Amino acid sequence: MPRPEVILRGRPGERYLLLGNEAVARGIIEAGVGVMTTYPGTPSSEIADTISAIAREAGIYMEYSTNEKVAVETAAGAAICGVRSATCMKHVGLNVASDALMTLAYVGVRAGMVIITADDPNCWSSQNEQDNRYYAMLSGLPCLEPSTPQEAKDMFLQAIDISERLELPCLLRMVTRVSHTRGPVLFGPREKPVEKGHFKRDVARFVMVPAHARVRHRVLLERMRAAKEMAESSGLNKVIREGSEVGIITSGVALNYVVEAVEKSGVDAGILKIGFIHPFPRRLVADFASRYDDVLVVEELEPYLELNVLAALQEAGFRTRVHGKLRAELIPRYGELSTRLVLKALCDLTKRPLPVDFKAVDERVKQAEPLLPPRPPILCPGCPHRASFFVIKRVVGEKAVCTTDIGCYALGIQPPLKVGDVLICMGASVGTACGISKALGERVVAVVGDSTFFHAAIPALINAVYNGHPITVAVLDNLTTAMTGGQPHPGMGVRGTGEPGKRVLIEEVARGCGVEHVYVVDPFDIRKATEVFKEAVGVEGPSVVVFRQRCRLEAVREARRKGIELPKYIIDQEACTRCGVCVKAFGCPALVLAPDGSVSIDGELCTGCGVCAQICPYGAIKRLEG
Ligand SMILES: Cc1ncc(C[n+]2csc(CCOP(=O)(O)OP(=O)(O)O)c2C)c(N)n1
Repeated sequence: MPRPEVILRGRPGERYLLLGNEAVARGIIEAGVGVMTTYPGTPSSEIADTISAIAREAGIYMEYSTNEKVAVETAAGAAICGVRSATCMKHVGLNVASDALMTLAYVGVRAGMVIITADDPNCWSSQNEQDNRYYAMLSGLPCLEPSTPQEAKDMFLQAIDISERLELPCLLRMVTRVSHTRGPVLFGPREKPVEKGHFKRDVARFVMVPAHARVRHRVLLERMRAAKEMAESSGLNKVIREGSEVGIITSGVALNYVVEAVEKSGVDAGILKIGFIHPFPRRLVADFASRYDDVLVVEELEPYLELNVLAALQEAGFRTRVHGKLRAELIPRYGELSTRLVLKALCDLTKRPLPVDFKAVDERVKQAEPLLPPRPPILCPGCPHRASFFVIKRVVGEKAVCTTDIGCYALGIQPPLKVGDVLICMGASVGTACGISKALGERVVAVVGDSTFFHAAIPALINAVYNGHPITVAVLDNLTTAMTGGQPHPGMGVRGTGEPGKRVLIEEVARGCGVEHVYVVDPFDIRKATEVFKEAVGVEGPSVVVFRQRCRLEAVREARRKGIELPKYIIDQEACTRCGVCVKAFGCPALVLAPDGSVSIDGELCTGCGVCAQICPYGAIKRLEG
């Protein structure tokens, strides 16, 4: 059975090998969630992508919302009406949703609502590695943290239960190594989703004007007290191992490293795993820690547990020494942990020699490294973004500052294109372009993707119009959210479950925002696109150029499905002068430069976009007929 099928049809008592994210999807099915929302983002995407494939059959309403704030609000609306809901996003998505989150904690929900945040220690696919456990502290919401795929499913169900008992949304904090690890998952029974909700008016609870908010803040504090009592007695917090030498307090993915490191080190360590991480079970922790002179706190990123352990011990009046990130820096405050790092911390603390010769391991890795082919992150062969960047570069050269944004097109910073001078977060290309153009007194080009345009660029575009910033926004519209796996967005006219939806055109939005100079071009038509872009950067005030051409991966996939042959190109070596423009200025990976300076086309890689044939000054790149 394909995976989404397994998740839908697997029966109670059966066990399947699933990704952590797929396990959460099964939790969503078992819990009878009726509404699921998301905005995609690694490492969370497979949760909603899995649900999108089975939603209709499972009786779930699933949507890709325009951004995470809308996703949280939509899920909250459903849960307020008594329909269980779930929403998932990557860690930075919760920043976007945080305005809603903070006050949603005051109004709460009537049916269970779980907000899944997938954090990304080590920035595997993110612009930062923030620790979203602090969002639980900031908002006051309960938060659970699984260590394995099985726990990810089970904790989703527990989160729904906690959410209903407290009438508050519950956070489920995942990290890359739990989301993307496969493990056996035992299935449980399924509940049927509620088909229709009911809105019971309660203005004092749901309308957060100041007079109501003051009261609701106190209600939240009471619920946090109740949540703390739940955490104190929760089976999610448990002593995994008894030991006499040192105590270890840990949670989430770090537990896996701890168990291995304890085994390898031979240290007789007690291990307390915290699964219900907010509110923090201080009494339980103090009780565990009081049995030891020394406690090591093992967690990734911020010292969230450590600070809480210190507070718990201080409150209880115990003098146990706490080790982790704050004082001795035994555990780093950045990046991912590993068995090696935890083993080192444990051995340093207990003054033992390391039981593994890591120097020899490092040596072996060093020897193997040159054998690996280099794999720099690059735009795919035939990617329309490459053609758009070629045009932008041709028009503005090195002169103009080009702010960029998050998506495949962030790879435009790589040589030879080298477009992208500032990148902060989704939508920031347009906002930062406003400020840079003001500070420099000159036109700035902002590069943004189509999904990102809808997600976060529109208010900044209106700002540019309203305040008259001379910026040109290049919207690289490849008709998908490519970076995260090709999810739909409003510009495509297709919804999350494959049904048709109303298509929202970027050019119409731009005009509606008041932009007077709006153009749509095909980046594969280099001459025309150059002409148009030249005009767009020459106007007064803001302009928008939509470079529209389908993501090549999707176009090629469709052509293969339909049995359509892609055009083939070759380089006529007689006509080629070896000027190198195709590799030096365009740099498609299908163009292969030989040591003697000759260039050829790798037929395996070429997707037949034909752009290189247009940019060759000598007409040496030719389409093979027939
Ligand atoms: C707030 C936030 N949500 C989600 C993401 C994950 N993410 C990175 S790029 C991207 C969208 C890319 O789509 P698009 O703008 O269409 O560009 P493409 O990759 O298709 O070129 C997403 C969703 C993120 N980085 N930040």
